[in-house]
Order: sequence, then C-alpha cells, then structure tokens
Amino acid sequence: MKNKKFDELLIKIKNKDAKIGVIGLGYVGLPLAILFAKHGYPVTGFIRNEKKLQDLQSGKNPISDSTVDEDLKKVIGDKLQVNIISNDSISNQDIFIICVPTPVSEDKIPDLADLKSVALRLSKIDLLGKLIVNESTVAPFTTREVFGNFNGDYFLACSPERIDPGNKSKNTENIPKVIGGKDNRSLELLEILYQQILKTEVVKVSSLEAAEMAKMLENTYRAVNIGLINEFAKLADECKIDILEVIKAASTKWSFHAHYPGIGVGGHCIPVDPYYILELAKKKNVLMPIVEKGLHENEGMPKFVMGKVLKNYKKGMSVLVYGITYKRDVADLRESPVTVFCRKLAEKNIPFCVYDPFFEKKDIKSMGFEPGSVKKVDMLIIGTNHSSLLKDYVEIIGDNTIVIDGRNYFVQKVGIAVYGVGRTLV
Ligand code: SAJ
Repeated sequence: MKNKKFDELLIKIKNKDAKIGVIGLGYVGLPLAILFAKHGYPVTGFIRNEKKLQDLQSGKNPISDSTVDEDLKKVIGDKLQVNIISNDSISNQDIFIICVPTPVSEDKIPDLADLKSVALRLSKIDLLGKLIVNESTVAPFTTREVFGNFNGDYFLACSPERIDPGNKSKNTENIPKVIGGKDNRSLELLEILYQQILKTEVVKVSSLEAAEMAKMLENTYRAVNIGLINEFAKLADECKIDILEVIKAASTKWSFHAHYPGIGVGGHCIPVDPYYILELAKKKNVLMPIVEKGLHENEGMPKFVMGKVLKNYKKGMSVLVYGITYKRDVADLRESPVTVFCRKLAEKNIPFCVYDPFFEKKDIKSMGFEPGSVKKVDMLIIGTNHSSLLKDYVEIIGDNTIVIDGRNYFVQKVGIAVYGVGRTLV
C-alpha cells in the first residue's frame, strides 16, 4: 500500500497537481505558499485570523517582507487560495507544510501550543498516503513526537525554516534547505517537492532529528557568538580599545566569523531557539553552560547600555530613543531588546520619547511610550540602526547632544561624544 501511495504522490508532485496546504502564512509560510503557487501547484494557505484572510484575499501583504508583494497579487485567488483553518478545510490536501510560531514564554519555556493545535487537527483526518512537513523550529525529537503517531500510513518530514526577515538577497528560493525524513520515502518525496521550486541545494540528512539539531546549532552558534562579542565589548570599553577596529582586524583571519556587540539580541529565532535545545539537554542530563551564559550575556545588554545613560544623563535633558525594532529596517518588535531598554529608562524615571520610522505615533503610544520626532535633543539613544538614520541624524544631533550608540552606528564623533558598545568617539 505504501509504495502505491508513494508512487501516486510522487506523480502528483512531478505533475504539479499535488494539493499543498500551508498552515500559517507568516514571514515563513506566505513566501513559501506564493512560491509553490507561482510554480503552478494548487495551494491553500490556512490561517486563524478573519481580518488577515480578507487582507490576503484582497492582495494585501500582511508581513513586513515587501519582496513578495507583487507575486502575492499574481497568485492570490488563483493558484493560491486562503482559508480559515478547520478540520474540514484542511482534509482534502495531499501535502501539509506547517509554518506556525514556536516561541518561548516569559520565563523562557518552549511553547508548542500552536504546533500541537495543528497536530490535533491532522489527527482527525484521513492521512493515508499524505505528506506532513514541519518547517517550524523545534528541538530534536519534537516533529516525531508531535506528528509521528497518527493513524494510517502517511509520510513525515521536516525542514526547519531559515528565513532572514529584511534580507533582500536571501529568500525562500535561494536559501539552502536542510531536510530530514521519518523514512527514506518521506525524505525522497520532500527532496523532489523542494527541487521543483528552489534554485538552491536541498541538503538531505539521515533523520528528522539531525535536521532539527542542525537548525538548533546554526542559531545557537549565532546567539553564543554574539554573547562572546558582547563580553569582549565590555572589556574593550574598560580598556578604551575600539571593538569595531578589533573585529575588523580579527576578520582578516580566515577562521574568524564576525559578530557585533549591541544593545541586545531580538527576533523570533536567535534569542529563542537556544532555549529549545537547553530544554532537551536538561531532559538528557547534559549541561550546556556556554549556551546558557551566552544567552544571559545578550539578555544583560540593555542594562549595560542603560549604565551608559546613567553616567551621562542630567535631569531635564530631552532624550530620544531612535529605533525600537529588533533589527535594522525590519518592522518587527518580537523580543526586541530596545523595548526592554525603554522599560529600564522608565523605571529610572528618565523622561524620553521613542521614534521609529516603521511605526506611526499612535503605534508608539500603544506600546506605552511617548512618541518622539526627528528634531534636536540633548541625548540621542540608538536602539535600532535603521537606514533612515543617515538622513535623520543631522536633524537630531546638535553640538551639545550626547549620543548613546546601542548599535555602534556612528563611525566618527558627532555631538559632544558618542558612547557606543565597546567603543567611544570623543
Ligand atoms: N545581532 C547582534 N549582533 C550580531 C548579529 C545580530 O546583536 O552580530 C542581533 C540583531 O540586532 C538582532 C538579533 O541579534 O536583534 C538577531 O539578528 P539576526 O540578524 O540573526 O536576525 P534574525 O533573527 O532575523 O535572524 C535570521 C535568522 N533566521 C532564522 O532563524 C530562520 C537566523 O537564522 C539567521 O542567522 C539570520 O537571520 C541571518 O542574518 O542570517
């Protein structure tokens, strides 16, 4: 039976008439759904939000990645349909690609609620001969535990997403795809499916768990190395050595991969994913102190930058925080260290305003902060080094402005002085 079903699905994939259900149309699911639709597959995106459904059906792109705007308009209502998820609405798909969030709670506990709610729906339908693909970032064994025990003969694979929001050169089509399967048939189906739409290599590994672990490693590597450079930046500050000069020099060594210090580490991946591997390590009684320390180092950076404010702030100064998002040129607040930093400013009763070109004044207000504008201030704090700073900074910085540069944006002195993270320009 399994071989017959395998052959049937394989033919559908090659003929591009396999019905593909993409569950979750965020920064991962939407570009992927559009790409499959562009290649001629009948795709249905499944979401929970009625308003987002109407926006998508009218061709309005709900994610901050504007590179998919045009393609969305081309496929929506034709090869790409969008539907509210229900047990009935998903039942007639041949392939399910799961792209739902896997966040952590306030106390850093992995939260699989969205993933498990999808699994519950899938457990209620006839999966015979169908393929389930998990793209959501999880620790090893999770895909198997959550999606591996349904009734009937079906195929199961995983391919942890690697989207880099805001990156214009790397996108769904050209980022190498790591895939793992419950068995060889599952792996082969996913390899052929992705080969139909990607312009880059599909990297097969030997198991679901190897694919899940690869994702954990690549993002934990990044988090820990950012933690390392943040530690070096603190020492550089004390030694009055310019950390950017040091990084530039170290980068001439072939085996050195540069990371940069700053006000902290945000986003849905880097500060989050390592907590998934730490939870697994704890279950397996394996200590990972380097991972833990690296994360805590990053989480302490808003406080470190706050120390620079307290050294230079005088009562009555006008203070502007420029940029509130987690990284440059991305309208995304998830885990943003700047919001943590702003709450510390408020705790110290330092009056301040926030300006971010990606948000309107009403948005800043709804975050609980006083909206600011691009005009002269006594203290400018760089929270996010948006490209718009290039035109805005001259309007904000006067001869008596003190700059606290949370992203080491400035390469030469402006105002009275620039206090960066691991460097000072006076
Ligand atoms: N950051 C630093 N120093 C650095 C690099 C980043 O402080 O040297 C901070 C950023 O300001 C940001 C956070 O870390 O607050 C995350 O930065 P990021 O560039 O890693 O941005 P993300 O979260 O969008 O990372 C994505 C990730 N994609 C996925 O996980 C699917 C990550 O895997 C990629 O490594 C990253 O893009 C990338 O740029 O390659």
